[in-house]
Amino acid sequence: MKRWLAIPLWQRVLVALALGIIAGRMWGPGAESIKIIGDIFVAFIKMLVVPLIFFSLVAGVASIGDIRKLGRIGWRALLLFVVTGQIAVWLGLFLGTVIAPGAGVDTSSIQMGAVPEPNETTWRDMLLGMVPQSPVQVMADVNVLPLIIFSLLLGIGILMAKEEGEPVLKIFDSGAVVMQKVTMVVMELTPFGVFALMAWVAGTLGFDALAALGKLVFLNYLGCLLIIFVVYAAMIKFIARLPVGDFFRGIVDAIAVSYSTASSNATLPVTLRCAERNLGISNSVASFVISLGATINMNGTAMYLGLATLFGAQIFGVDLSWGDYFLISILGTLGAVGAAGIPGAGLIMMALVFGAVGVPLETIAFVAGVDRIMDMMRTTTNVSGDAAVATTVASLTGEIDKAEMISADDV
Ligand code: DAS
Repeated sequence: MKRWLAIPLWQRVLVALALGIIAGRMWGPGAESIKIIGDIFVAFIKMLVVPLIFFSLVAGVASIGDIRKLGRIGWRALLLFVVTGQIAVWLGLFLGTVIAPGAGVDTSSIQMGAVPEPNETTWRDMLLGMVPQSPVQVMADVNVLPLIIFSLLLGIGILMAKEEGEPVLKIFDSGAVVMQKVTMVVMELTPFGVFALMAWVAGTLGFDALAALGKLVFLNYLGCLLIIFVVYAAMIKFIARLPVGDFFRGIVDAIAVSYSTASSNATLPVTLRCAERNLGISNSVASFVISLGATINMNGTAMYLGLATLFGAQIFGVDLSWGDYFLISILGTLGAVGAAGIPGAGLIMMALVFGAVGVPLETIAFVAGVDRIMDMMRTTTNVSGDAAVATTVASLTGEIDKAEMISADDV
């Protein structure tokens, strides 16, 4: 057992993925019988949604430390977070529409659970529904949108309470750490869930389904690489007006750690060190923007939520209107805000977006088998984005030592 746990999780997941596909192809439709293992894994994933968002978001906002920071540095960072998040989610929707990775898959054999009814509520109801009138009810209903709003307000309240808010902040800080440990325990189930779910997909849905998953993984990587080497590179070149090559050289350690851990939080110390040591960013900008970014700026995840929602709609034949696309763009961005910087956060947030546009939650079980491979690239995109926004804000506010950055060659 110790030797099994000593193997990095992502390698255990890849082995489970390969064995699951082989077992499914050999077993055939009978592989449906072990799907329950995967469903239990997905149920544990869904269990994490509320506590993770609540503790991570409140602690992330409250960790800003001084509400005045939301001024000079904050508004620039938040504006860049929102703009890059929207570009990311619409890129995911574009790729999912043009390539249609889920088209042509026969899912008639899937035992459907309760297919969430598409959101028929009026815009008025929708706006009113965003207000967390009963925070406890919002948590009980896993209503993530008002939960995010309540969490953000609570974090700001702790900030404004200053010393009197300290005891509450300590609860949320430790709560966020505890929830990340709980998530790490749940993530140890990933290889078993992946094996069962891939066997089910390969055995009952055949090569069409595997090919569709392959296209989804490809588009996930394509979308992330476009965000990193087009969006972030343009931000560094035209807004920060700094050498793009030196920027990427300066964050190469953070890229390596984020890809292997699939966790923005785990990479945070490395990202901060790269920002200050290699890019010459001041401690105040680096610590504020990158810490907040690790919590709420997840462009790889936002892109993926747009892409995966279309994937689910395509495999289950759900027609989406332009209004649904707009809703996905809002919820995909908010889902990325609510997602914690831990492995599997994007998989967890899919439930938020699917429910709003009537995409069956069975899609989560369908893609869970390959999520870790995609998560590694999403996290790399998230972390690179935090560093790119910190560099740009530092450059715009004169909080960067450009000489230090250009000497990144000695990284
Ligand atoms: N693993 C998440 C992160 O740490 C990203 C995701 O799951 O999409 O950024």
